[in-house]
Amino acid sequence: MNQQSKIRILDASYQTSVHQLKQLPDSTLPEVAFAGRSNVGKSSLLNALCLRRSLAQTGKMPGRTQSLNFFDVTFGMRPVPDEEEQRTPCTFVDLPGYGFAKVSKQQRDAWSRLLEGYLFGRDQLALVVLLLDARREPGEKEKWMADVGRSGGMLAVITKADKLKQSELAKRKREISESLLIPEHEIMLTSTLSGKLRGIDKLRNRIYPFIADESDSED
Ligand SMILES: Nc1nc2c(ncn2[C@@H]2O[C@H](COP(=O)(O)OP(=O)(O)OP(=O)(O)O)[C@@H](O)[C@H]2O)c(=O)[nH]1
Ligand SMILES: [Mg+2]
Repeated sequence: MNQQSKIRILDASYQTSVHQLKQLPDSTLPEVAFAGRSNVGKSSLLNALCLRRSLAQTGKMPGRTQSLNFFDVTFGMRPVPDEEEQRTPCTFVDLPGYGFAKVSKQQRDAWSRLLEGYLFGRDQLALVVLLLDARREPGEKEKWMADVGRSGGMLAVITKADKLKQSELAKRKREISESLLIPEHEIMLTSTLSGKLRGIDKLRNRIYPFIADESDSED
């Protein structure tokens, strides 16, 4: 067993929903935010990482998630077999999806303010996981998100990989790499579809160093 496979999630529970910046929780734990277009699969991925079926609500009418939803998550890592497992708490944040057309401009502006206020103003934001639908070419919003993410920690993740053939996925990866200026080998492929799960353990392992380093630096 390699080092990576010893990383798992021990606990995950809903903490709070935030509709206005002034409601942001007063916590110093490192935060991992899941960002991406409405319906890209943010809530599904968060649930799959935590091995919980319905921690974050999925598949409702797209665009319904209008709040930032916070989840308490505890990672476990056993550095050496038979030694005690190290517990590292952090917070997962399910961000409201962007790009959903069927809402008023006023509502869209309010979401943008909330999203930007959080992304640019949150000191404890350790990592942005940027989700990209396997079936869509990345657009201006994705470029913007990639630029925001680049200024801190970012992981780029293709979702719904089960929808495309391997050759199509390879092409999409190349496109994303060129358009968002992210090295191809850093872009992960995931699927949360039951029976076709893909890339979830790897993503969990890639997230861990971001939250573990943050906790260390606070000691
Ligand atoms: N085939 C397939 N469908 C998926 C996958 N992940 C999510 N879905 C479906 O895509 C739809 C949207 O998933 P959500 O996780 O709710 O997406 P979201 O990004 O949280 O959406 P918003 O909260 O509206 O921004 C649901 O019907 C999911 O079942 C996947 O890996 N494969
Ligand atoms: Mg959602």
